[in-house]
Amino acid sequence: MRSQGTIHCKVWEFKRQLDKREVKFALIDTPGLEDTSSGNLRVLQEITSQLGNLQGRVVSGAIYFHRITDKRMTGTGRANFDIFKAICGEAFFPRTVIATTMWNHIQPQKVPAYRELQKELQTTHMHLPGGGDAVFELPGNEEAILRHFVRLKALSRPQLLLEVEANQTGRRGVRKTRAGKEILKKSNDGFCAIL
Ligand SMILES: Nc1nc2c(ncn2[C@@H]2O[C@H](COP(=O)(O)OP(=O)(O)OP(=O)(O)O)[C@@H](O)[C@H]2O)c(=O)[nH]1
Ligand SMILES: [Mg+2]
Repeated sequence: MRSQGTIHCKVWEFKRQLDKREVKFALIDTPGLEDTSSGNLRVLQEITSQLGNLQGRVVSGAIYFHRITDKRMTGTGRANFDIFKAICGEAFFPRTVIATTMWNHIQPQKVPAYRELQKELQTTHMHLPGGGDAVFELPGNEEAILRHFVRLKALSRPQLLLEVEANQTGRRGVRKTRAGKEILKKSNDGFCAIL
């Protein structure tokens, strides 16, 4: 259980000059997924509540952060990625981005090996069918991520599955959402030791 870190969603609103155009962004920083089902249901509830506060705006993209220095995707990492996919829903996969962090912790001569590892993750545990291959290395590509989302604006506008479900089930119903079911499935699978 975490004693610090992001507990509530935080919205960062900012403007960026991109190709002589001022673009407005709102970034929602969510609490990280945890390794217990009860913790993850709380996180899901927090994200759902935040989605209810968007006042007519819709989510235009989602970013999954993975520390490249973790090397192997652990059971928890895989489970969390499954929850991320359930939050998004297949229709939203084209609007998802994977951001791998900690590249400034990698010794330059080891970068090619880590790129190979990243490719392997993309085709195995971090695969998003139909989601393209939007992987960005951080730090250094923050603006590229923003540009990527601006380019996506021209495409069709699928909604985040959790956003659709949140409107249908109300704030108390997170257990009934696809992500809620995914979290509860993990606890039945023995993924969770403490309930
Ligand atoms: N060197 C380096 N440090 C990073 C990078 N990304 C995050 N950090 C550091 O790692 C720590 C945790 O980063 P956060 O972005 O707060 O991670 P988080 O997953 O949101 O964590 P919580 O919100 O606390 O659950 C901070 O001290 C960051 O400065 C990175 O790409 N490189
Ligand atoms: Mg955080």
